Amino acid sequence: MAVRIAPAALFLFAGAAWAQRHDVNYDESKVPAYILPDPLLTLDGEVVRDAETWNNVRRPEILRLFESEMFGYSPGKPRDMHFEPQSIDRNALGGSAIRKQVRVYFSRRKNGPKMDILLYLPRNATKPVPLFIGLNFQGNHAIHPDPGITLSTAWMRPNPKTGVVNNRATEQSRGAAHSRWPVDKILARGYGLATIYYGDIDPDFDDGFQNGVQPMFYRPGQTKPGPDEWGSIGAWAWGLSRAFDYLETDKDIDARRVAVMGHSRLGKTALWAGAVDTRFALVISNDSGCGGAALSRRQFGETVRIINTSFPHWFADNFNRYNGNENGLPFDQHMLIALIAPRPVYVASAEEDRWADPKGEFLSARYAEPVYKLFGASGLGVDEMPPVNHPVMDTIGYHIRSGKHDVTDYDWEQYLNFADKHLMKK
Ligand code: GTR
Repeated sequence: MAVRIAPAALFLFAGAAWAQRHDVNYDESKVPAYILPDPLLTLDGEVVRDAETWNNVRRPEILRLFESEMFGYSPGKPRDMHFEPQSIDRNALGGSAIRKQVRVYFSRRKNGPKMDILLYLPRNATKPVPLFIGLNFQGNHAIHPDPGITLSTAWMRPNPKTGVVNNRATEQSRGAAHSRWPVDKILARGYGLATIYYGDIDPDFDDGFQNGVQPMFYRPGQTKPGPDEWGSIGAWAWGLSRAFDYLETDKDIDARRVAVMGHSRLGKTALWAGAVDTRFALVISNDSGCGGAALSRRQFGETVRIINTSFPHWFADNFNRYNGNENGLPFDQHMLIALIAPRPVYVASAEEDRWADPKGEFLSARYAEPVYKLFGASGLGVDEMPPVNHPVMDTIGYHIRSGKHDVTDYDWEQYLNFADKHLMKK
């Protein structure tokens, strides 16, 4: 009996796993026909013709839909949140930088949820500096070999190559993500950099939301976020806004000129943070893909079903309604970008990163343009996807570079040029 059932069960299981990978479409000719929701048509069917109607009617409508159907609602700033400087070195990185480390306690409790912000500022600045802020994947100590950075003691994803042992970083982890953070170049161009380990805000695994910041906000009797409340991406974006609350208090920083940048799942997070929190003056999505800049309806590479199955903790539970039902979404990702208008936004893809659908990322940027035009801004300025390694930069920027899913010096070079164009002239 058991012998006859087992192979069949095995076959079914393997079949399901296979089906998922085989379902991935990488063939442009098999992209289904789709109609995108119009960012300029209100739910009442009114055509949006001016920035005022966009700001007062349509933008709030779209924001609410993204909250309830995808990223979930996030709470505001906790009343008892407070900042505690941990260290300041005015002679860091061989004298070129000021390094600050600031601990953010989200509540009054010192043993409650907290995050550590690492800041590098150009030392020779004579006035408050513009700054890039971004979450990191491997701990603040991983962005630079600088031994003055506090080694994170937070939970980390297992990674023997970067010295993570028993889910904790070790001395060997220092500088492990250095290639993604050209600190010296950023400083030399006159910008500061702020970064936070994303796992400080919510560790990136599905534990039913028992750790991370979510439990701080549960109502009596509540044990996990409701179907329209924040998942991990919502929490990470919220953490970026809390870091902004700190930036506003730091006299060395010009809080009117802060660019938020993120890669991959943290690129999705950067877009959402920039959509929700208009204090971010410029937004950068690096290879953000599905749930980020890529249009969901194209179902090219990663799909809504795949992402919700692999990462059930990233989005609000309501997002599962759209598994295999992308056309049922009341928005698409071009409208996430449109929420950032008229602030400058940069979308970057990588040629070999087909999982993230470079063309779908480009099209989102392109179809956000009508909203930028309402503000008299030019938007993207091109209709066709530019060739590989040919950045376009207007109010919306875009490039597809050669190579794989990663953040490279080439990407940063474009972000710095884009920021120069938009933030340095202010
Ligand atoms: C992948 C995921 C992508 C992207 C990526 C990352 O496994 O499918 O959506 O977020 O992880 O964050 O590195």
